[in-house]
Amino acid sequence: MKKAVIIIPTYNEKGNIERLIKILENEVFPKIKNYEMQILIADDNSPDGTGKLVKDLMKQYKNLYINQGEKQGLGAAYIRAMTYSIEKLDAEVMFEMDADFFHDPYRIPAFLKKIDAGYDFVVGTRYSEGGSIPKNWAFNRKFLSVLGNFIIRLVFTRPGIHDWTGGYRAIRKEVFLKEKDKLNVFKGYRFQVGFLHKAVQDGFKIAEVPFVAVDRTMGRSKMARGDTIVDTLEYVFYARFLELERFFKFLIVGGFGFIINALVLRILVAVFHWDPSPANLIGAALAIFSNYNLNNIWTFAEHRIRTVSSYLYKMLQFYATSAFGVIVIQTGVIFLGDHFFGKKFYFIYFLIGTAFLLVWNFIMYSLVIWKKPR
Ligand SMILES: Nc1nc2c(ncn2[C@@H]2O[C@H](COP(=O)(O)OP(=O)(O)OP(=O)(O)O)[C@@H](O)[C@H]2O)c(=O)[nH]1
Ligand SMILES: [Mg+2]
Repeated sequence: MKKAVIIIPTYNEKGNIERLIKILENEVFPKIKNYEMQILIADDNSPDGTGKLVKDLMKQYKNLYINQGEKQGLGAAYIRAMTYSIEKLDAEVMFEMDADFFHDPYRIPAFLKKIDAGYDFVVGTRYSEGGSIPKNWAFNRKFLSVLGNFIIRLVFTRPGIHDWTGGYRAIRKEVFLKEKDKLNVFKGYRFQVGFLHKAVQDGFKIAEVPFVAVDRTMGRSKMARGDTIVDTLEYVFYARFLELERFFKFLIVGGFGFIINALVLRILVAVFHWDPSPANLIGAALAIFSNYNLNNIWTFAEHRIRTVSSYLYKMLQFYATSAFGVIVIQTGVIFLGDHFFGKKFYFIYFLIGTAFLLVWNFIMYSLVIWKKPR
């Protein structure tokens, strides 16, 4: 049977951990038939004796484990514990879950259903239908939490993912193994946001499970609050900039191609007395050649085409993509505009057609010509 591990990071959670373990073992796990469920406590040598308490409980529950280490923050504890889960506990699926009952343990089966439906990364959400943040939070905490997640959704333009900062998740081991090396740099909430964002970038399938969050009644909060929201947004804006950086480079390369096209046209017509149509064909062909090479060595440098055969093959694809874009998409929009609204606004059709052309080209370059190897 497939194995799932509920990873619970703890730092001084003596007041919560026993009750949570008992609820998981006695009330939640019996309802799960198709996974062998295990619990791993990721304890950072809590001075309050959380570790000792867990070790006592391990005598009673054979599927309960502990992984202890130095306190280096939540992200480090998760990385350590996830590595342990895969290597020592043979985990296929790993949960992130707080010890303080913020995360309703009875929702675990709903996460596993999503995993069984083929999703790779299941995000517990407080901000969509059926979920909520604690009712008793002070207004400004509610406000910051809702606003922060809203801004992240907006900046990443991923409206379908509502809760980026939460820590209630089910993750397939493949996702962790793929992203592991990129996670070390993330501290605090950055870990949650960054992990999810990397998974999204790499095309893993994301699902959501709403849950009602409940404030802790026992023990103390460890998260430093004030600066983390600013810190998190800093990551989000910078990561988004890096994603868009490629699009900016693509625009610059295209602009350069446009200049080549225009110059060649002018020179051939003015100096060599060519007809404008063949002159433009030569200009466009040279522009496309320049675009192909500059995109290859700059815009998509990470996925640079290196062998001669694929260089030639991809160049053919690139010419075909460009020709289709100009002839069918850009010219097609101009044709339709002219047909339905008349010649008067032809330049507007040209601009709209060009916008479509850019989107077409960028998508084809990213997803076909310089697609990421998976
Ligand atoms: N191992 C480990 N666990 C941590 C660390 N910091 C926090 N935790 C655990 O991570 C979970 C979330 O921490 P909380 O202190 O509840 O943070 P929070 O939910 O933002 O704050 P509250 O509003 O007080 O609940 C809890 O189970 C903590 O015990 C850490 O540095 N190491
Ligand atoms: Mg908490």
